[in-house]
Amino acid sequence: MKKIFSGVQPTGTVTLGNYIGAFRQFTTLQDEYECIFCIVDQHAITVPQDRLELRKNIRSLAALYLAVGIDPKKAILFIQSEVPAHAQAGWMMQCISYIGELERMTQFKDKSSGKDGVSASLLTYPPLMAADILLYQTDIVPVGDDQKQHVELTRDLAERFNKRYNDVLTIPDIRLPKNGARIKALQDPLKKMSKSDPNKKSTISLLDTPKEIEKKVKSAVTDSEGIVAFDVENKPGVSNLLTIEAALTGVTIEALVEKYKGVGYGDFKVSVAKAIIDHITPIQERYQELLVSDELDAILDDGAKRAQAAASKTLKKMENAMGLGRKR
Ligand code: ATP
Ligand code: LTN
Repeated sequence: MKKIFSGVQPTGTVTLGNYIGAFRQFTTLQDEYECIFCIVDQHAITVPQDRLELRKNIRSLAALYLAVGIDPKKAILFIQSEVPAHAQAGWMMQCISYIGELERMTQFKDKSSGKDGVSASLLTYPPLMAADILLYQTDIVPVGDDQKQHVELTRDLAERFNKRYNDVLTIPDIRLPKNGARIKALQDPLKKMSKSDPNKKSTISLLDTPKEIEKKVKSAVTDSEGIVAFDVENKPGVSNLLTIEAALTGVTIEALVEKYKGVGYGDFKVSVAKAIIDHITPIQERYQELLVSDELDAILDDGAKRAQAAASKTLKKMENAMGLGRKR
């Protein structure tokens, strides 16, 4: 069975972008592949985090993974910091990364530009991500479009490691969603919707109430043309809303454009908001149940144990290939 690995940072409430770009694919993949899903809390601390908030976000993210339909009998779900092999392999990956290639990562440029006191870990974020993926001999990494460059770097690092030391690492492929690989911010449809965006009007969280969703969609930036059409370049706001509705309902964008012929932006937005609410209400109900259950801890304990067992096999091979410690 081919292996899938993906990670999400516990940096805030999961957005509709995360859901459409990543989560939603996870649930269909677990039937066909051996899936490993990780809550990457060590990646989250590459930027300052409040400790209580971080703990809350980790738990909330775990419950959301399950609420959207991840089945712990099929997939492994675990927290990155509970499996030390990640930090260990991350260090090895840093040792074969070049500063120049890390500085070229657009996520690093975006998150560091104009900021004081940028942490070293923001630069070395991708080698840790490479370790996450490579430790499980992953074949496929399902992520949103924004992570493409990081997965490409992971492939380069794995090839470099294999060539320099020994052929121990599987070269992974990326898998992007067909629809909605990059959902845009509602207030600035040129930017991606991001859970750490300080402007909460820009993001729809998977835990927003129906009222909040309606309000946010109604205030989404569009254009002054008044015609619902799909044109990413000239009508990014309207196109983003169409992409969201298409992704959630499975109706094609062409069919949606047809449905909204002659409909004004006001009614269009009400209808998009309804599609979002209808889709996420059942997820929210499951989430609330899981959050207060003991089941969550048992699942995470078991996940960490299974992940460590799998990861330590590759870690040992990597250490032997590099000549670390004594031969084991
Ligand atoms: P942060 O704002 O803290 O950087 P984020 O919202 O970008 O967080 P991540 O935890 O980095 O979220 O990403 C989780 C997954 O969601 C990744 O696979 C990522 O590619 C995907 N993703 C994130 N934002 C979007 C988006 N706007 N559209 C589609 N997919 C997205
Ligand atoms: N960098 C990713 C999160 C992430 C990840 C991973 C995704 C960390 N490790 C391994 C896939 C595979 C992000 O910011 N979305």
